Amino acid sequence: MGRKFFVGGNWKCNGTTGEVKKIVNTLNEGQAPSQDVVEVVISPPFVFLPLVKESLRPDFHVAAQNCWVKKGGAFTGEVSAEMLVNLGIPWVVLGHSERRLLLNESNEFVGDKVAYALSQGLKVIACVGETLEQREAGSTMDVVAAQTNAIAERVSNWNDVVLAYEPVWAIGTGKVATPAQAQEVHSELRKWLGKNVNPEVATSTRIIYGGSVNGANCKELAAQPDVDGFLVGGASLKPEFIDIIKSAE
Ligand code: G2H
Repeated sequence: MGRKFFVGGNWKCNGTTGEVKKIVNTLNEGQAPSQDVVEVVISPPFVFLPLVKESLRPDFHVAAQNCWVKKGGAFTGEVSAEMLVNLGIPWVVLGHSERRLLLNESNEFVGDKVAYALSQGLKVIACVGETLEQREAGSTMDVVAAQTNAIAERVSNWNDVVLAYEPVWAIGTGKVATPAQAQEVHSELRKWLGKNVNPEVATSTRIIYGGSVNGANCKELAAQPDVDGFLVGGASLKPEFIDIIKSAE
């Protein structure tokens, strides 16, 4: 079976109750391809998860933007994987570069989180990507491979993992990777999975692109053979998110 196109909307730390209701209404009224063609997952801040889950159209699903690395307990300010499961949240985004860089989440810590979330039954959107400095130093693939390796060392079942390649220099900057740049890394990453995990995982794992995706650039990116969808930040808060979903067709 082919890889189903995947579009994630990462709202990051944005929104009020009123704004959330408005975005959900826009999504609910939008014409989207069927679930056979595209999997759509919306990731609001924790506090809005129940509201979005209750009010969102049934063919779209929800994701948390993070969860704690192990079982809950005395970890002030954290939200555990068990809590997400208890609320019926199927997905979680882990290893986003904003957390890796601003909160010093290491490759190993992200790998542990991915493994624990999967063990609790969550599906994971695991993010990897290089900084501008690393790209200019020619170490893009080394960085992305090390980030992916920390996950691969801890995870044996990749069925519930989507890998998001998000070059840090393209995030929220309006400076999108060219389709060729995205395709090059996605293809290398797939080869890496084939060599270091197994060929079946390489063929079946969806590798999505994130970094300044919008309604205008999504079509060309989606046409790349190893781009299996998107993780969208800024544009997921706008009506053009529906156009991005439609790029699956
Ligand atoms: C990358 C992306 C969503 P944006 O972080 O994860 O954000 O589309 O705003 O660059």
